[in-house]
Amino acid sequence: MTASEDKLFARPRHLVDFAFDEAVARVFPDMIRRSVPGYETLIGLTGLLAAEHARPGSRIYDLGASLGASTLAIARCLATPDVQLIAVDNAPAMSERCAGVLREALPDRAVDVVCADIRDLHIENASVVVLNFTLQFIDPDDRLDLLQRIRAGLLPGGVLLLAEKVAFADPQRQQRMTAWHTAFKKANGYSELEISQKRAALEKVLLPDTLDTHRARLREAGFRVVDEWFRCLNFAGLLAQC
Ligand code: GEK
Repeated sequence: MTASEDKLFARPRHLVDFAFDEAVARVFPDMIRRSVPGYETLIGLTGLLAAEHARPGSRIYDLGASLGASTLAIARCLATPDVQLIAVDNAPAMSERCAGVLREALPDRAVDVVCADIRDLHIENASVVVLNFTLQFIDPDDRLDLLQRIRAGLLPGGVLLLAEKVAFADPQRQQRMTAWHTAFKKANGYSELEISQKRAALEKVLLPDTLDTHRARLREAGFRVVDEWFRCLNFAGLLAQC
């Protein structure tokens, strides 16, 4: 189970919507690190913030876990006893690899790796729910319902850690952020062709919201506190508390 360099969009290809298949799972750590500015910092801090809010006898869910980077960061920071870690992803290629990665990295801690659609998941007794870069892939019509079910599954004082690519209402600002994000990907070795082909593949699949939309939806879902704790170009991390 070796991680490889992301060359998926390096050659001209027919336009196909982006999918979390075996080819993506194989290169995923390289892909996300080179595509999301601040990814490693955000994941490390997710571990710290989650550990701070963990309660004994509760659950921590990592929804859209991919290869378990957030779960791993949490496990490394967690000092609270008797916390059940649950990593959920609906792509079989991701959850199979995730189980292997976590078994190898955390030989002394059992993590429940579940292959399921997070829209169908029953969430309960949670002190922390992590939703890192995943709400953006959920049908916009299903987003409020998912957040309401997360809210209902959280214990009093529990937190949702939500990270997303964000959009901007001001077209000039959107253009500037997109240009800086493109520059970031170029600096990480992606060619113009790779960037434009990946953008086209993601166009109908990754649908970012503005921060105002996120804040309003989190409030509507019943979260009392919404705090932006991370921002790097067009990527943001929010903490929402019951
Ligand atoms: C990380 N959090 O490393 N149900 C379950 N999983 C889903 C669903 C769904 N309905 N839709 C998409 N996914 C990770 C990165 S990646 C972000 C998350 C990215 C899963 C999908 O299979 C993929 O593994 C993940 O959400 C999104 O911080 O690739 O930009």
